[in-house]
Amino acid sequence: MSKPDILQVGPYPDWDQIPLEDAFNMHKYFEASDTSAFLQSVGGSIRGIATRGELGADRAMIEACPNLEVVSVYGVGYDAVDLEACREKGIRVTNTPDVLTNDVADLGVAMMLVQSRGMISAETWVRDGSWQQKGLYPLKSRVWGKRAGVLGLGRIGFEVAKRLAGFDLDIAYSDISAKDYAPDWTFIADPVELAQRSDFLFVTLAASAQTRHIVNRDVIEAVGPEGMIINISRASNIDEAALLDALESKSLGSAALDVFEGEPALNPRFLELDNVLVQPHHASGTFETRKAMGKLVRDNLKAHFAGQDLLTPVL
Ligand code: 8YV
Repeated sequence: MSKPDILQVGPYPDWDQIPLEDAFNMHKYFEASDTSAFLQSVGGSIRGIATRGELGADRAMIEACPNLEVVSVYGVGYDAVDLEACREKGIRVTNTPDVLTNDVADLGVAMMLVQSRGMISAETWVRDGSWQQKGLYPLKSRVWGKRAGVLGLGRIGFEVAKRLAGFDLDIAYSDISAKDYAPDWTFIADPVELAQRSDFLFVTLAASAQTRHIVNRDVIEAVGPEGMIINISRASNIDEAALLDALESKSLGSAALDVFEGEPALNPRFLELDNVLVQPHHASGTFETRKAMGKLVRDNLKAHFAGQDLLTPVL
């Protein structure tokens, strides 16, 4: 039986690429110098798209592949896939939930600790001789016992909150409704009210058109000059221009961000600030999790072409 043709939107490590190529004819979109000419030449043969969370598949790509049956996303976030276009054409979509939840939560909590305790500049303080020349490192803010807000108590938000409970943080959350699996944490529907009672505001919502800029100027101002915003979801959940203004004017204390508008290029204003911790969108970036994500991408494609149930369907 001939192997199904798959459009590959971004690169994968060898441990994923080799088994993908064993099972499928992979067409590497990301290596094409002229991507529209490439799509024109291979589009008709394509039955599946393998993409990454941040790259997705837009309508133009989907429509360039008239025989497309399935889009398999390497990532829990599928906001960059045009779901409407997929729905119209009966194209199935899968993602990689669960396998990355704990690593993403770990990184979010680590960012809070690193930023609060000034660990990046503390490292420099040791390495550049400041410790010997200037003496003791400046004092930083405590984490334990403070108040945390979790905006979006889904799988990742829940794991963040569980970890925060270990630091004796007083936890509240916002979501569409109160969750019966979170009886010990305070439900606050309104994001501004949540922000008002938060020293640390974690943004853990799945991004969509409805959540765009849910962290707006009012929410940011409500976190305030002593507070911190931690984003391990998608940049679109925060009004980035308002965030930059607030960080520059210090009306927001600090931020710890794994995601940026237009990443990997980021607004150069971020790089001028010493009250922001910037990370290169690597919350799921451990060997263990990325291998599990890659396997799920393949297993969903294999299940689809074998006529079996998809393991983790979105559509
Ligand atoms: C990945 C992600 O960094 O899961 C997501 O939605 O954004 C991340 O886990 C990304 O998809 C890997 O390319």
